[in-house]
Amino acid sequence: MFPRDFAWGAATSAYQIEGGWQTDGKGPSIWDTFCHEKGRVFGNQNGDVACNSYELWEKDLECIQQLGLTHYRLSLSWARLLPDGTTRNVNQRGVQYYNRVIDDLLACNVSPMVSLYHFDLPQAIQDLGGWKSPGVATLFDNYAKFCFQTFGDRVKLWITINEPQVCAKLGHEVGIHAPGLKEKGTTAYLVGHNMLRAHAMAWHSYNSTYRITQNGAVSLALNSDWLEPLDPGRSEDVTSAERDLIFTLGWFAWPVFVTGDYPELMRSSIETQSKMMGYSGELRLPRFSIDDPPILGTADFFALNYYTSRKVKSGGCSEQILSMKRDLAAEEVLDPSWPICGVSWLAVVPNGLRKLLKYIKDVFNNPTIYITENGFAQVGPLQIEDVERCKFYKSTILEVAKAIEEDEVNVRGYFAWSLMDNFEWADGFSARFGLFHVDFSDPELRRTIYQSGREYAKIISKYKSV
Ligand code: GBH
Repeated sequence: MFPRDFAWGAATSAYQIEGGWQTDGKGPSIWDTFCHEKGRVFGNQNGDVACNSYELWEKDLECIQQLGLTHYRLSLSWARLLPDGTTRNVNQRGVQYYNRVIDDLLACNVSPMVSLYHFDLPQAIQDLGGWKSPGVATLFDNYAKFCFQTFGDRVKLWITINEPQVCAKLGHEVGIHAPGLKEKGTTAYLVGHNMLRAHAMAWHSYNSTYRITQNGAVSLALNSDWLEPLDPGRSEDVTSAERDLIFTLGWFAWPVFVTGDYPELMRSSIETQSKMMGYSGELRLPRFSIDDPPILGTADFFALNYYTSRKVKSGGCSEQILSMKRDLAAEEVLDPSWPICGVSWLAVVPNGLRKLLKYIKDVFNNPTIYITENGFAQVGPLQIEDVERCKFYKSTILEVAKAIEEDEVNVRGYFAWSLMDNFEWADGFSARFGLFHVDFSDPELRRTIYQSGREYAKIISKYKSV
C-alpha cells in the first residue's frame, strides 16, 4: 500500500524540546521572552528545560531507533546558532550540537528533515521589528545560507518556515503565541508577507548556490484544517468553506504553487471589508514587489501539517473593526459526531486528511506531498495504554493509504507529531502529543514509550523496506 521508499517519521521542534535556553552561548528567542512574562502560558510554564534534549539527545535517539523511523523532523534554534540573529556571531557550540544530532541520525540510517524556523525568532531581531520589518527577510536568508553551507552536505530535506499562518495570526493578531501582539486587521498580513519573502529568498539561495552540490529539496510547512460546508446544499456555506480554505492554506500556497500572488478571492474579500470601513484593501494585503525574487515555484514539495477539520457556515463578524475574522466572513463549527481529543481544538477526523490531500492534488497541481505533522493530544491523567491514540494513528494512516491508492495522491511521507511529550506552546506541558511519555517531574526526564508508540513502530516495520 505504501511506496517502498515512503518516509516514516516523527517530528519535534527546538523550543518545544531542547531546553538549555541560555546554555553554551544561546541567545534568547521570542518564546523565551513570551513565557517569562506572567499570564502568557498555562501555569506560567516555559521551555527553559523542556525535555532537555540539548543535553539528553542520546535519549531521543534511542526513542527514534525504538520506533524504527526512517526520518526524523527537527528544527534548528536560530538563536542557538546565531545568538543575535546575524551571521556576524556564530555560536560554535550550537553548530557542534546540531552536527552531532545530524551525524548520529545518519549513523543510525535515519534521514533528517530540518526546519530552519519553528516559531522561535531571535529576540534581537524582534527588537528590530521582527517579522513586521521587511529587513527580516534578508536576515533569514543569511541564516538559511549559513545552515545550508554548514549542514547541507548531510541534510537533504529542508523546511524554511513552519506554519507561517499560525505565526502571523496567533503571534500577531490573536496574541496567544509569541511575540503576543494583538494588532488586528493588517499586521498578520504583513507578517505573512515577510515570511513568504524570507522563504522565497532562502529557496532561491538554495537553488542557485547549493542545489548543484547538495541535491536536496526545500519547502515550507503549511497547516490547514479540512474545511467543508456545514450544509452542502446551501451555496453560502459552500462558498464560505472554499473561502476559508483559501484564507488558511491558499494564503501561502497560492503564491508558491499557483500564481506567484495571493488568491484573487482573498484580495477581493479584504477589499470589500476594507471599503465598508472606509479603507482600501491595498493598505492591508501587500503586493509582491518586482525587487524581490519571484515567489512562484519556490517549493520542491508540498509539506502539510494536518490535525483536524471544521464545518463552515457563512457569517459576519459583529465587531466593528477590521480583522482577519471579518475578512473571512465565515464561521467554523464542530460536527457533534466528531470526538474531541484532549485539547479543545482537536476534533478527531482522520478522513479529513484524505479529503485535504485530494484538494491539494487538484488545486496545487499534483505536487509531491509530505505530511510533516499529524497527531493526537492527551490531557488529564496519564495513560500509557493510550488506546484512543492507537486507533487514531491506525485510522489516519489508513486514510493516507487510501489517498495514495484510490485518489492517486503523491504522498511521500508521514511524520507523527510528536516523538515525545513536549512544551505545547500556550498549553505548556498540559497537552501531551508524544509517542513517548516524558516525566517532567523526574529530574532525569525519563522517556517511556506509549502503547501508540509501539503501534506506530509495528506499522512502520510492516511497510518499510529493509
Ligand atoms: C502544530 O500546529 C505546531 O506546528 C506544533 O508545534 C504543535 O506542537 C502542534 O501543532 C500541536 O498543537 O488555541 O483554539 O486558537 C498545528 C496547527 C493551529 C493547531 C492553531 C492549534 C490553535 C487553536 N495549530 N491551533 S486555538
